[in-house]
Amino acid sequence: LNKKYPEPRMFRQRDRLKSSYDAVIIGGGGHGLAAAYYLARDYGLTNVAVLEKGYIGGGNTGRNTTIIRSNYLTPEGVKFYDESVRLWQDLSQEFDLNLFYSTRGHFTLAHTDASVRTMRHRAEVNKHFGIDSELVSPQEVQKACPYMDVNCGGNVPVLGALYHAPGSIARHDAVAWGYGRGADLRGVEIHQQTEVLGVEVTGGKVTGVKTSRGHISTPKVLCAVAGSTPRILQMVELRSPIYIHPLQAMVSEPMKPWLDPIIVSGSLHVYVSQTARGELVMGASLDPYELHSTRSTFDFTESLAAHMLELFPMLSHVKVVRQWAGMADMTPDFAPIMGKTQVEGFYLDAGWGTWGFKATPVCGKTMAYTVASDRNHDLIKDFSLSRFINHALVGEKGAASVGH
Ligand code: FAD
Ligand code: PYC
Repeated sequence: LNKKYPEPRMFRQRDRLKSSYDAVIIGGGGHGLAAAYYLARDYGLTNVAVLEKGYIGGGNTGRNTTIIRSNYLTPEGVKFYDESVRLWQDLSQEFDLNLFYSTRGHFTLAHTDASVRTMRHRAEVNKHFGIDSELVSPQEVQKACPYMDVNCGGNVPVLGALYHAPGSIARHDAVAWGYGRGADLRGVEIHQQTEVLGVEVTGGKVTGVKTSRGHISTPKVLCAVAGSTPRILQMVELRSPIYIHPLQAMVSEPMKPWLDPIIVSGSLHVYVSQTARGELVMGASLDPYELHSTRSTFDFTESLAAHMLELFPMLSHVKVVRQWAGMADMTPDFAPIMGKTQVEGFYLDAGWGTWGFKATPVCGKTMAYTVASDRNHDLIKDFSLSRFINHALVGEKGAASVGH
């Protein structure tokens, strides 16, 4: 970089692809960029290209509702997400970029006896691993959130909630920009508008990738493409149980701050938080059919608005200003698929469905270790693709937040 000028706000636009790299990362979402960042920072691996078919952060990274938490159900999940929450807390400072990381506290409401039992179970697992989670009464929910109708109009009253104090939100695009800029400053090349069209495998080993801008030789490919994972897996003749469903979200017009915590209700199919800008960011369940598309629907807006009004009747005159969708790469056990695969040099970071934003930092760290050393990091060894053959699933459905 020319020292006369300050560091670029973002990253360099490279006009040429090289003919070979030590590693290629497919996907310029948070996960791919975080892996590139830690590969360069922690392992000195900088002859690396991140190939993004659109623009960075334009996939699920820039489409999610930004909920960050570690109150999972399985020991494997809790340890993994807890490490991510730890990493999140230092990122703004590390990047010298304000990610608007804001710790707000996270309530998962229980409206039935069965969900109270699940919340109690989660609270106990969480506490066992040192995570700050507890079962609280409807009165405590009401105190933290005075504008909520905890009786939900008498239909499905709140019977209790799992409260997770570290629950946070952050500005999602900034996460991609922070990791992208950090990787770029260390020499990694980020190529937008560059689609991977094929992955070359010779004698069971990765040897290169075919892109919309030409051929690249490389011995290592990390696939971090969320909703496009099945397409890339086809290129290397691997099969996975991943299936794609749209997940939609919407935001309201900005309001003065009134909602401090993050509120999730699995039974009402609602999750909501208020951003620093005052907008309510809201989401609901997965669309109930497989579809590889980011279209959004009026059905979604209508039913989410109805459920929001059951919880917050005073919002009846508030306007919705935007809605959109992402493609969620779902797995049967609601846990990710990470690590080495049967194809030598082909690494997978996928199966992030509706839950992967919070995992961005820890995915970057653990995948960088795995790619650099060709050994699965300890924190991801239970998330391997082979668990579906070995019947070793990691059941996280009860902690997924999103209805299915
Ligand atoms: P992405 O950000 O999708 O990046 C993958 C990139 O790969 C894309 O930019 C895409 O263009 C690129 N790509 C695809 N194919 C190719 C190709 N052939 N060549 C080159 N590039 C390619 N998670 C949470 O933890 N909390 C939440 O509150 C939350 N809410 C969500 C709400 C919604 C509406 C959605 C859709 C998801 C939500 N998630 C949430 C899930 C989370 O957004 C994702 O799991 C996470 O962002 C995945 O990041 P990624 O970097 O793996 O994928
Ligand atoms: O994983 O916490 C989550 C979440 C909330 C909404 C979508 N995903």
